[in-house]
Amino acid sequence: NNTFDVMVLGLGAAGSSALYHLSKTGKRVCGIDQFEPPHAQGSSHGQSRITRQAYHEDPLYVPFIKKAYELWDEVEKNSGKQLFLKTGGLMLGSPDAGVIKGAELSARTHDIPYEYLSNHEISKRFPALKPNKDTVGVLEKNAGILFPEECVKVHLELATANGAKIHTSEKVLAVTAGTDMVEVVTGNATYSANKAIISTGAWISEFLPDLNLPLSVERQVLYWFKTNNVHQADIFAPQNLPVYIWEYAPKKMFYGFPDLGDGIKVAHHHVGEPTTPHTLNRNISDEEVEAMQDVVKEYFNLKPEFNYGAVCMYTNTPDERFVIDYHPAHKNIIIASPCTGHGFKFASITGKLLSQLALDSKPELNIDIFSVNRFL
Ligand code: PYC
Repeated sequence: NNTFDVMVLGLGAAGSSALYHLSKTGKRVCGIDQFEPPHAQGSSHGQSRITRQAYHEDPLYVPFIKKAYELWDEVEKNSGKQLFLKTGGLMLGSPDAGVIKGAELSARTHDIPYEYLSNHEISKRFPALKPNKDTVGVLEKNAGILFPEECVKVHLELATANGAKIHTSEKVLAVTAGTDMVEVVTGNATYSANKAIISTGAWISEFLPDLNLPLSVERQVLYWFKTNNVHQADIFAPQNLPVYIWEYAPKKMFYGFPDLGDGIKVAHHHVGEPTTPHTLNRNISDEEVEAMQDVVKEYFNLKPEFNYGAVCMYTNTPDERFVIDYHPAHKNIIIASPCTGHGFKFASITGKLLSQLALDSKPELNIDIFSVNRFL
C-alpha cells in the first residue's frame, strides 16, 4: 500500500528526526531518500558536529537548543548508542568579537554557566592552543560533539522499529499538492499522503521552484591534521581540548574538534564558494590544504600533517535563520531548510517540530522566527 499519513522527503539530519517523531505517534509514515542515509553526499557527514548552548548567534536559539539536548539524550537512552561526547566548548576571539559577546549574552540571558578566560588561562588549560595576547575565551562546560552519521542512523533505526517505511536510493521526481492529498512520484512508484515534509537539504530549491526562496548552497571543506608528531599528543585528546570556534578577524571564523582518532578536524565557517549539489567540487586542492595548514600552524602548537579531507554543503538563508514552516500555498506541504551552517545540533527538536506541523498540532516552541513569509 502506497498511501501514508505523512511522507518525509530527504532523510538527513532533520528528515530522519522527523520520521522518528512521526513514527512514535502510530501514524502511517514513509521516508524517502535518493541516497543511502547516512551518506556523505549532503550536509550531515564528517564524523562530528559542534553542539553548544551559549549560542553566540542569538539568545533566541537557546530554548531550541535546550530542548534539542533533552531529545538527543532521549534518543541515546532509547537506542543505547552514544550520540554525544561532552568536551566543553570554547569561543575564542578578541573581547569584542561576535562569538565572545554573543556567547556571553546568551549565557547571561538563559543562566548557562560559563567561564571567561584570559589568553594566559587559555594557554595554561588548553596547551594545544596558541592564542595571541588579544585573545580571550568563553568556555561552556556542557558543549561538545554530536556524531552526525550515528544520529541519522539511530533516528532511522528507531523509526523503522516503530513501523515507519523507508525507501532509499529512490529519487523523488515530482511532488504535487492536491486539496486533500500530496502525490509523490519517484523513479520506482507513486505514493500519496495527507502531508509531505520536504527536508531535502541542498536540493530543496528544486522542490520549491515557485517560491524562489533566497537559499544559497555553499561548498565547505573539512580537514583532518594528524597530531602524532607532537611530543605530548594527548594535549589534542577530547579530555584536554574542547570544541572551539575561533573568530580570528571580525566575522571570520574557523572551528574544530579535538582528535577523535584521525587527527584534529578543522574547517572555515562560511567562506566557501557558491555551488549546487550537482556541480559541487568534491576535490580538495593542494592550495586549500596549504592555506588551512597555515591557519593550524598559527593557532595550534602543532606541525600540521594533513591526513584527509571531506567536502560538504551548507544551505544558507540571508539572515542565517532556518526555514521551518508550512508551504505558503499548500498547508499539506511542510518546508524544512534548517541548515545555514549551524543547524545539525538542533535536528532532534527540528524533527519534532516538523512532526507537530505535519500532524496539525501546535509546535511546542514558537517557530515564527523561522517563517517562510519573511522571504516572500
Ligand atoms: O554550529 O557550532 C556550529 C558550527 C561551527 C561551525 C559550523 N557550525
